[in-house]
Amino acid sequence: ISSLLHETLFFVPFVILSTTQMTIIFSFIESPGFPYGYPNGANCTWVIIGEEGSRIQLIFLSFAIEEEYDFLSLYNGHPHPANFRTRLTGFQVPPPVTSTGNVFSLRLTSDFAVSAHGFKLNYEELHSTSCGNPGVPPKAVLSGGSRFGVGDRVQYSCVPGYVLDGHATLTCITNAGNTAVWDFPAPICRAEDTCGGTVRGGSGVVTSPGYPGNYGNQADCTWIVLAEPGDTISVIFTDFQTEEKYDYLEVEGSEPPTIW
Ligand SMILES: [Ca+2]
Repeated sequence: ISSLLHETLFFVPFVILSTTQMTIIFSFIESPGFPYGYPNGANCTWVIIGEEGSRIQLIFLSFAIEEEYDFLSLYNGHPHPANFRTRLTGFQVPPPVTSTGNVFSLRLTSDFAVSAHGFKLNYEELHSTSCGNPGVPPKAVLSGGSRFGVGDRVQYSCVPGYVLDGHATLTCITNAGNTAVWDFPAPICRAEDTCGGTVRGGSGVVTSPGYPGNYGNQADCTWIVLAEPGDTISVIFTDFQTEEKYDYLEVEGSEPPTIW
C-alpha cells in the first residue's frame, strides 16, 4: 500500500529581505518529507511567480530522485505541456536553471515504488541586469565574489588532482534580446588521469584532454551527450586536429556512424 499525494499544488510566496544596498528576494523549496524520502505516487506542483519582467533562478542544494522512474519536471510558465522545459532525475545535483519569463513551475512525479532523499533548492528572482549564480560544478572552486550583474566576472579553478575543461573566466554580458547572460557555460573539472564524460543540457562544449594543447598518447575517451526524448543533437566542430591514420574520433548515434 503506497501513500498517495494527489495533485498537490503549492503557490510559493517570495520572501523579501531588504538591506540598505539592494533588495534580495529568495526562498527555499523542499520535496515533501525531505530528506527522509518523498512519497510514492507523488504529483506535486510548485508555481513560482516573480515580478513582471523578472526571471526566476533555481539553485539546487541537494538532489536525489530515483533515476528514470521519478522526475522533477520544469516548465517555463505555468505547468502546461506546451511550457515544458526539461526534466531532472538521478543523484547528481543539477546546475542552476533560469526561467525565460517571470513564472517558473516545478512538478515532482514518482512511480509506485522506491523513493530517495528528494530535493532542496533555493529560488531567486533575477532582474534584467543580473545573470544569476552560474553555479559551482563538482570539484570546482568559484572566485570573483558574489556579484553576478552585467560586467561582472567570475573565475573557476579545480581542486588538486582535477583539471578544468572549458572557459575559466565567465563574463556577464547583455545578449541580443537585452537579457543578462553569461558569455560561456560553466566549465567542468575532471580527474587528471581521466577523459570523456556525460554531458547534458541545452548546449555545451566538449574538448579533447588538455585542449588547446596536445592530447596524450594512449588516450581512449568517450563522451555521451544526452538530450530529451524526441530532440536531436547537433555537433559543431570549431577546431579539429588528430594524427592522421593513427588517432581518430568516432561518432555513434548518427545515421550513418562516422569516423574522422
Ligand atoms: Ca520511485
